[in-house]
Amino acid sequence: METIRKTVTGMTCEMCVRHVREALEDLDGVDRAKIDLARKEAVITYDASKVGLDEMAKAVKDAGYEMA
Ligand SMILES: [Cu+2]
Repeated sequence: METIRKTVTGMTCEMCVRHVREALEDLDGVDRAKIDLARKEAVITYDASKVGLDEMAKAVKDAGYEMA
């Protein structure tokens, strides 16, 4: 497992936090996504052999947010 810290923009409330967390955790290979609204940050624990950054960024984008 690896852990990365990424900036997520577009979140304004706890519902946004939930949407982003679920979008990430629904991906095969993502073990856990901790989202911090105030810091606009996602801390993601994942299996790099199963899922990549591009896929995670796309999932967040599809949910309506941006992960840089
Ligand atoms: Cu919201």
